[in-house]
Amino acid sequence: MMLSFRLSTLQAPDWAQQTFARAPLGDQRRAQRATHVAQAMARHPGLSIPALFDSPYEVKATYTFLDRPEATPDRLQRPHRDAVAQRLRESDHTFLLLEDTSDMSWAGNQPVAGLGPIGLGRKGLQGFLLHSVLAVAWPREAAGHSRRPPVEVLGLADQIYHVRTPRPAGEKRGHSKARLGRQRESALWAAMGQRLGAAPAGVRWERVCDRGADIFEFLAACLALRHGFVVRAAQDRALEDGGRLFQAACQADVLGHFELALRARPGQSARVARLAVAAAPVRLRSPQRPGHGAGHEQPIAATVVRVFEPDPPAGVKAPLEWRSADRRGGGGFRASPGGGGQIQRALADRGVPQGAEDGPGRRAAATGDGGAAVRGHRHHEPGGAAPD
Ligand SMILES: [Mn+2]
Repeated sequence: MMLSFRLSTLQAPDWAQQTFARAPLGDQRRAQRATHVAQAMARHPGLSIPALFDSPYEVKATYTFLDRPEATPDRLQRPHRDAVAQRLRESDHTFLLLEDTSDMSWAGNQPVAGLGPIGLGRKGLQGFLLHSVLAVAWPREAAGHSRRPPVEVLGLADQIYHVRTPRPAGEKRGHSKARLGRQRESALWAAMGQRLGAAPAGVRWERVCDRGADIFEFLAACLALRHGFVVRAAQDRALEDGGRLFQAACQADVLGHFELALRARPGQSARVARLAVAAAPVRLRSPQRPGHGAGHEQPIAATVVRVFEPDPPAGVKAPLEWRSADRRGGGGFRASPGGGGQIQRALADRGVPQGAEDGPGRRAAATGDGGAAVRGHRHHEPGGAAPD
């Protein structure tokens, strides 16, 4: 799903005025300062604060402002988030909530106040986790179009950050760093659901997440909040009927085809891939958890979606290699379409299809990563197996 954006034509001064002039910063002069800084940043994206302004006074005033206890991300973003929240309640609309966690990283060995460790223990990396939800409106006339229509970007529905506390000196590392990483990220996904709250009646909110969100409790919480979801499948989950998710994906009926322009990659030139979309209803069994066995919770009714390339052209050699952008690692893996395998492309991180693997049978064993996504929506519940 490569989204094309319809960008607002709002000019920088107006945008900054609308976005920050009413920020609840305790003093109107601070809101004016925020607006002023935002205007400069919008005119010159990417410049550091000292480079933004000609006068040293302006630079100092900016730092003084940012040092204020009132100048928190929540307060600065409040007018913007309120405006987005209002749009998200428009009835009869479908909104995509594109969600991911980023590592914000600062180099240097000197500890910086307010930052914590990031990454998987590499020395000297400090920063914080930033979890963002970008809201886009799905056009109402989209149904039936063969080409993907542009979506309208509304802005940040919400954003939270998390600073890790360093491991105390002398304490041993956890048994599984990857598992601890997952727990931290899963807490952010869960917290975001609670902050967004339940979707209003008559409005569709679809949370679009990478495999970091493939957590049973997260999917269940989405349904409880009437959030739909499209989550890249990370785990070959057990199904209520005794089967497995990835097997169900591979046996799913092909519903249609579409073409996707692929960027050039090392060892492979840009090309257009013809992709097949297959989908099947599934009921995900709740996994084993401390204190109770598998199947203890209600199963989740969802649709497994598989996007793959059934007939890769002869000229396409193996070197599609996918590396997880996920900070938990997960490794890369290779496709060998010539040897009877198939390139499978998933609805992947940030909605951009990527990923390839050896073949249906090996996908789970090789990497624990699936070329599949699960999709669910409460509106088609309860008991019903197949969201549209
Ligand atoms: Mn992620």
